[in-house]
Amino acid sequence: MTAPASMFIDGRWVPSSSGNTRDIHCPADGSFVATVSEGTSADAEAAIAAARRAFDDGPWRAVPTSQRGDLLLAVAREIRARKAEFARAETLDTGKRLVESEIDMEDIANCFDYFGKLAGQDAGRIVDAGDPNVVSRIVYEPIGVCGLIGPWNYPLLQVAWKVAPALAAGNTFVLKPSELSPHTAMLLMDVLHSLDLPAGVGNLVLGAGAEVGAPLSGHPDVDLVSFTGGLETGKVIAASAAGTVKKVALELGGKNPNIIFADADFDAALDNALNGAFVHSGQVCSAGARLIVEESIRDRFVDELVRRAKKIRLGGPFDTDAETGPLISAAHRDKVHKYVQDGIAEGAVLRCGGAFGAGDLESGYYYEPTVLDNARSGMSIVVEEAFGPVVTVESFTTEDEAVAIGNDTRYGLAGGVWTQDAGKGQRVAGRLRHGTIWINDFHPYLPQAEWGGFGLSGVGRELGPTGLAEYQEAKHIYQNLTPAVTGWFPEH
Ligand code: TXE
Repeated sequence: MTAPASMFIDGRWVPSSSGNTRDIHCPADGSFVATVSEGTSADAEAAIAAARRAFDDGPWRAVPTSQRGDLLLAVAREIRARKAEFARAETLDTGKRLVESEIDMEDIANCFDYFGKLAGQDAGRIVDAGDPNVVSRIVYEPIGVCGLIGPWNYPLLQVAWKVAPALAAGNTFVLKPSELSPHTAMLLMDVLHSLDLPAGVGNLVLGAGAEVGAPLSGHPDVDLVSFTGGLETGKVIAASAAGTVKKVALELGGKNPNIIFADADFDAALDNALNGAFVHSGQVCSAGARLIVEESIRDRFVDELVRRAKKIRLGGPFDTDAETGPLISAAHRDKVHKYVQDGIAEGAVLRCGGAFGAGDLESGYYYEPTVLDNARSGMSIVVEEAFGPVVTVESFTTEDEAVAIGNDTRYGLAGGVWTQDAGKGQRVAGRLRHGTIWINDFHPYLPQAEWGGFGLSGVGRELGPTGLAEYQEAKHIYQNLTPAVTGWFPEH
């Protein structure tokens, strides 16, 4: 059998230089999806060289921003036109419900739309130099070659947040999606190719992080690395990038508080607590994994949460009765289970879940929605990101205590506050040290609003104007209209 040509380097689909391949299986039932190329570090280096040439010598960075914007708008149109194909590919790789993948594709198209429109508005800035004979202006230029490394939970969405601004700013890129979920990145490259993106501007490499991902952070010809994934990998990437002082953007997940005050709309808070913790089986960087409930409503709230969590229907991507799907892999499911067991050993009380999916679900990597009550600061399940359908419950009696518990994490990605007291909502939002705060909601994000974290949740911001600025260098051009002798070093 000839090796599949699933990588896109310098304008062509190519196989791995080693001829190695990887089989992708659907986490919902272990069924075979497809065989793709398993790249090598040499493939990554070839992709970096192509991106370097395309940046240094090619026409791309001189293309007017409005034209680059038009390309991104066309990408959005293509993704919408091919939504069924994209969503199915995402679902087979991740096991997530088809309906969720369809929502993701719409979000992805919206992201390309946003950066497409933003690109055309980028005209730089005039600065008042305080001298009528000086013209001083700031222009925003592309950084150069961008290494873009993505995770498996929202494979194309997380990649879109990087590819769209990178192209809008005029960069070239080498993309490495998670080895577990390569297919929608391949479809995106197909779209870019069909829209005549110049050769070398966009490159795709596939394979294991340590092999094909590592050169993207360590190579001197890469100018920026943007990574979404786990904390430990993020630290490795940051350390490796330091060697060549490249710009680094990291989104490393969170341990996100969801604070419920007694005066909250009970039903809305409960419904959103379930959604916050269990949507996509908790494999969401902003999952509301720490429920922090005011003592006076705690018992009622947690009893209802447990009753509802037990009813959540697990199932495969095409099961229209299913409400959430499997975890990404057996290894990840085992890791989540270990966190739950450690939590129980440390004194948390298991109220529901804590077990693998049974019966028909045994061929996939399902984990039951799990509520761990009586959680306390310092427990590993409260400190570390489990990234599964597990929510811990803590309680408080005062506003100060709620804020202190909400900030009792070294992460800082997102958090929720539930109260019908508008002033209290704003006060608490202002004091929480997290990159996004929802008041009386959980999970929505906007392409025009910055996304990213404080503390261990990462460095930099995606989306919004800052998400474009991450991919730009600001250059100051200062022009003296009346050149004159300064006399600083006079002629003696
Ligand atoms: O992620 P990794 P894993 C968290 C979540 C999860 C944990 C580990 O808590 O349990 O991370 O998940 C590539 N150089 N999140 O192990 O390793 C890898 O190939 C360059 C949070 O799956 O971080 C993949 O493409 N790249 C999160 C990507 O990094 C390397 C989403 C992510 O994999 C590399 C996912 C290396 N040395 C997991 N090693 C979020 N922030 O949303 C690996 N990779």
